[in-house]
Amino acid sequence: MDIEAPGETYDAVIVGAGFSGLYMLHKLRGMGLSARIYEAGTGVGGTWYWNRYPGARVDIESQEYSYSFSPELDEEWIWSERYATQPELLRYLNHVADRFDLRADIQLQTRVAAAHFDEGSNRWAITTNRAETITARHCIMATGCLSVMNEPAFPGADSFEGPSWHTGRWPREGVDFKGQRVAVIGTGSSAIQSIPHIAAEAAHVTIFQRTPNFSVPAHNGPIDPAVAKDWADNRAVRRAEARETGFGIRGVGQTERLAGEASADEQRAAYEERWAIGGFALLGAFADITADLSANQTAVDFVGSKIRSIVKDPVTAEKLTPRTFPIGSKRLCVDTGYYDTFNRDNVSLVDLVDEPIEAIVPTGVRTASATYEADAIVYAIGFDAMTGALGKIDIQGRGGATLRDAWAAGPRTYLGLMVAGFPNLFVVTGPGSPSVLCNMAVAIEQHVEWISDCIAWMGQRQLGTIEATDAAQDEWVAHVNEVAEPTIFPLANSWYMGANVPGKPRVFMPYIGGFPVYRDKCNEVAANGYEGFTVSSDAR
Ligand code: NA7
Repeated sequence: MDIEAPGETYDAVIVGAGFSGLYMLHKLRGMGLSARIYEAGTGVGGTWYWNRYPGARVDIESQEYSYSFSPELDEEWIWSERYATQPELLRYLNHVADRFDLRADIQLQTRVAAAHFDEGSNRWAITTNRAETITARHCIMATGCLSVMNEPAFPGADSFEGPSWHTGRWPREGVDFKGQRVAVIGTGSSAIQSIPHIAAEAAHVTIFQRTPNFSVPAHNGPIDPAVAKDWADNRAVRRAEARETGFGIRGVGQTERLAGEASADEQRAAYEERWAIGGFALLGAFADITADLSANQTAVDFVGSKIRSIVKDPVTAEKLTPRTFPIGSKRLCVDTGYYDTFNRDNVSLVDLVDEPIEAIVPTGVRTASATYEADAIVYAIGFDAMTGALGKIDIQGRGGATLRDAWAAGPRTYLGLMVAGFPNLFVVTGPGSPSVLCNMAVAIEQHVEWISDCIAWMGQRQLGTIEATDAAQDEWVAHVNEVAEPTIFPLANSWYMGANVPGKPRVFMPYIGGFPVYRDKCNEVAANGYEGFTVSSDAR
């Protein structure tokens, strides 16, 4: 590609102004580099800008799901709830943008359409939907793991006479459901968080469930003052503890004990204790839950018994009980009053296993058995996760090779950070890194710091390019698969596997070897002079 076209030029272009992009910009500017963020939204916040559906909140405790890089930021920001709501998270990210004076280098309402590497100049040419072309030494994709919607592909979707919304693109002004008959399609985390709110307002809610999900109570509320004080007094220690856990979350409370070695009473007591704590703590009750199917079944049975104890109608309870995949192999949902909502008179459940959706019709949703009238449809059908955002950009590396072709059979990266044949292209929390299996705040900070260290290292040596070797990438991809293979994770039709998007290759995308192991590997690679990468000197 000819990139002689005039335009801005930077040391780095960053795509996306969410958690990753904001910290990346702050970091690079601190190194004296020029960098600019291009962001499609009208504001910063990424995931927390787009996902405004009723009840949207984080499923990791607020203090842990926040930046740790600035002790001052940490001290001055007081979280109000155990699990922060979307508006609070968005306020936080806006505060970060202001506090570190980032806005001047963020261009909003600009979608990056293409990024082409020019081998003549060793620079990236980035083209936006505003027909600008910007050149940069480094192109950093901070595009998020859950940012591209899974589009509703139901026949007749356009014929629906009422309004319809996707949970991942909720209108800023909100939606008034009063007096409405609402159809909600999907029962993932977004549905499970929003359904209790929609049901409290609407005349009737019909929920279309393809696969029941496991959900555990959040027990949300104001942050316990004792917990807040403990964090304030021991912040650095608590942060360090989180970084030493497999999932980057202290709240899971991992233990060494095995379900297989506990009696039925001991298992029940452990699960009850974790259920009372709320959130992901349940999965930490025994060390073998995510490794051993019979251990996993004890947790499955426990949650099933909880569903039956909450949901009064046994037929509905039965339909809501997951039986087709191990608990934890799909992202565990964390709810406030989800199962209870099915005890309301204005809520009904349609099991799509019995009666699949045939079409969306002008007046509602038609299944194999009936037509369910609706005034509004909520599509809570998830995302083209982990690779979706990169797939939407025309990314071309050496020789004009496209990332779409390179990833046609599933994503291939070295460390989830770089792709062979795509020099100086960095991916924050890319496939092949712990990413969505880790507290994203922890995963993002580690990646941003690794990338900025790498760029600094290149600068000190006046290097023009760095890129992963095919051999290192092949070895890493094999390792990612090898680590996932014996676990329960590949057993579910999850978005981790790309299974929720028709036609997407089924590959387990995140790295399941645990955050500390992964981080140590990244550090070791860097300490060994970026082992597994090739570099070229900056002759220009
Ligand atoms: P998820 O977890 O991918 O959930 C999407 C839901 O939509 C899930 O129940 C799907 O059923 C259902 N779905 C998807 N396509 C269809 C079709 N065609 N017909 C019927 N039902 C469908 O997305 P969320 O937005 O809820 O959550 C994503 C993550 O955000 C979550 O894990 C948290 O980390 C935050 P399926 O299970 O595929 O049968």
